Amino acid sequence: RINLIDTPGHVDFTVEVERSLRVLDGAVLVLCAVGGVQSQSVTVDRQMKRYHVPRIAFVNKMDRTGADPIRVCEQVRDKLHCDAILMQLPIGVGETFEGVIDLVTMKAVYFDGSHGETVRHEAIPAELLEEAEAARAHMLEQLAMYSDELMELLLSEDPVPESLVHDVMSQACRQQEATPVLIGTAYRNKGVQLLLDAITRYLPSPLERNIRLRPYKDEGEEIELKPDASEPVVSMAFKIVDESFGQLTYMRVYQGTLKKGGTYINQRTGRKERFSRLLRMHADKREEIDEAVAGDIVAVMGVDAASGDTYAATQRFGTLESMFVPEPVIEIAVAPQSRNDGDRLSKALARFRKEDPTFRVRNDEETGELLIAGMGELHLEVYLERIKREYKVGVDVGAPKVSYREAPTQSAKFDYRHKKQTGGSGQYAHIIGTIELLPEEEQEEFIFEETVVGGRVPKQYIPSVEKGFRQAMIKGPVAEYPVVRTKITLEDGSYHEVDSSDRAFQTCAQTCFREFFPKTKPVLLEPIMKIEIECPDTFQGPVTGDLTSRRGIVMATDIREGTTIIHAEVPLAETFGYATDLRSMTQGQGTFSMEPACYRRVPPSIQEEIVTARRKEKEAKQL
Ligand SMILES: Nc1nc2c(ncn2[C@@H]2O[C@H](COP(=O)(O)OP(=O)(O)OP(=O)(O)O)[C@@H](O)[C@H]2O)c(=O)[nH]1
Ligand SMILES: [Mg+2]
Repeated sequence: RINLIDTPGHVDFTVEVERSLRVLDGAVLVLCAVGGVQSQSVTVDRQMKRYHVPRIAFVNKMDRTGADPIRVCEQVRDKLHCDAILMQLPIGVGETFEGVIDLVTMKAVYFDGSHGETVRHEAIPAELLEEAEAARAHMLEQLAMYSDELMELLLSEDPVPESLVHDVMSQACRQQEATPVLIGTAYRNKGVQLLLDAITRYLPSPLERNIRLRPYKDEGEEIELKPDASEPVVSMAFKIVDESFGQLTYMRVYQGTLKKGGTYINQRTGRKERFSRLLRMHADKREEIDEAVAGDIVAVMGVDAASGDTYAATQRFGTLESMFVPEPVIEIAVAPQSRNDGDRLSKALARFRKEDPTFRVRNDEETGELLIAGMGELHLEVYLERIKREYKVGVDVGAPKVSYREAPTQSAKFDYRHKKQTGGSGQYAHIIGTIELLPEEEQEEFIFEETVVGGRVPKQYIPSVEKGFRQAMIKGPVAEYPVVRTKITLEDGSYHEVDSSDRAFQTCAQTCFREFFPKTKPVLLEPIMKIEIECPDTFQGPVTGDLTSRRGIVMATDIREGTTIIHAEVPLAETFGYATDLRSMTQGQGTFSMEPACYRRVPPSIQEEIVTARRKEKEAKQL
């Protein structure tokens, strides 16, 4: 059995890709034969690598004019830095695309019938034979890097058996060293059957993946799970869908068997839950089942899981590594149009929040606004639309706001004493150390270290200091955005036998941060998007000019058969409404894709505008 999960490509819905790759054993990266590796393909590729998921690349849309699988294959190599191995050649391209040459069997393969259901193998057309032989030789040379046996056969010019090619490809693909590249078109299913064969041949089954569990007992150590139905059960909830008759929780079983009616323990909450119904999902159809075994992906009705939770049969069994959830980048203020709508709006927001970990809701205490946050304009638009359609709530929507960050630009020393004497017991804490700027490449947003000697700040209070700093960093001094790229080292301090406490050290760190962080001359950082625009040549001038006016930087421009592809970097703040603007600029013929690239310093004049606007907004609401 093969479980298939289709994911959206748009980066705004990146969490779907994230959680699917977390639980899948293999992936097919679908690329366009004309567009090739787009900026969103790069994001998806990074996610595949994060979860060590082996994959096959499928170059689709071979029926389009300008289709060029060899170029796409080169892009996979250059942009995704992987060993892309082309296993087929096209017979005709664009309108004349008829079928493929399978370089393993050296046969021409055609797909007859209106849905390509009849696969016909023929001899390779004479005029393509030479090219096919060269391509096969190239493929075998690439594969020989993974097999001495194959290398020897090539050197001695002996025939290479078909099974050996498959074995070597299969090994290299499973180890995520090579990516087999297949071609075809989803129109009339040309090439799709061969893709299905490749999936069963080259992608691993659940039995072949190494999945590790962190047991509660000894932290740090991990145990390997056995994908065996008779072992103790371990499963992971990776997707939640709230339906009218209850919550549907999608689970991947990694070890053992889940039984209908069994009780299992949510390892995060420690709660015991009965799995009263198990379902196998087939797109919109569902089938009741009695059990699910290691390797299965099923849905469970009625359990109260959050995405990323691990379930096992006993308490404190262990947890699986959860998935990566990116931080939202934009925020929009929403307000119900009528008071009666408030309840339904809260209900809608609670549901979206539960289903989608990248969708956040918060109340701004100072402005009194209700803010929703997400991965991009489109992401939030989809939810706003659902609020209107499904929940019948009229909402007033503010302009999208970028989630800026604050970061230091230089180091600063701190030395702060917190002392309070009020009647009975007092408070005393004293900390000395350094605040530094972390390099851009650093993955962590905040690093806390301590080099305290001789217990001058007692061990038990060190976590209190870290906690205090973390709390203060939620709102930076520039414009109350979260502080990132910061390292704080606690070097020294002092305490008082009676008056020092966890509270005292937390408060000390918080006040210290507010007092000393401004000495690092902090600045605002803004998210920068990588954007790729495809439009007819004639629009290149206006599109580029417009990018410049959006503070964009054009990195490269490719021109191919009347189509221009512009690669640029643009601050997220300047991309709002771009879909509409591009459409009108190009008479509807331009398309674009975006992905987050990095955070970069906001130019000083713009920083000033943001700070002033923020202050005014606060004052207005407080009046
Ligand atoms: N010419 C041509 N067009 C295709 C082919 N396959 C899909 N399309 C078209 O490409 C467009 C996008 O197809 P989808 O199947 O939605 O693509 P997707 O990758 O699932 O897109 P997202 O889910 O939005 O990421 C549609 O207009 C399809 O009709 C093909 O083989 N040839
Ligand atoms: Mg799709």
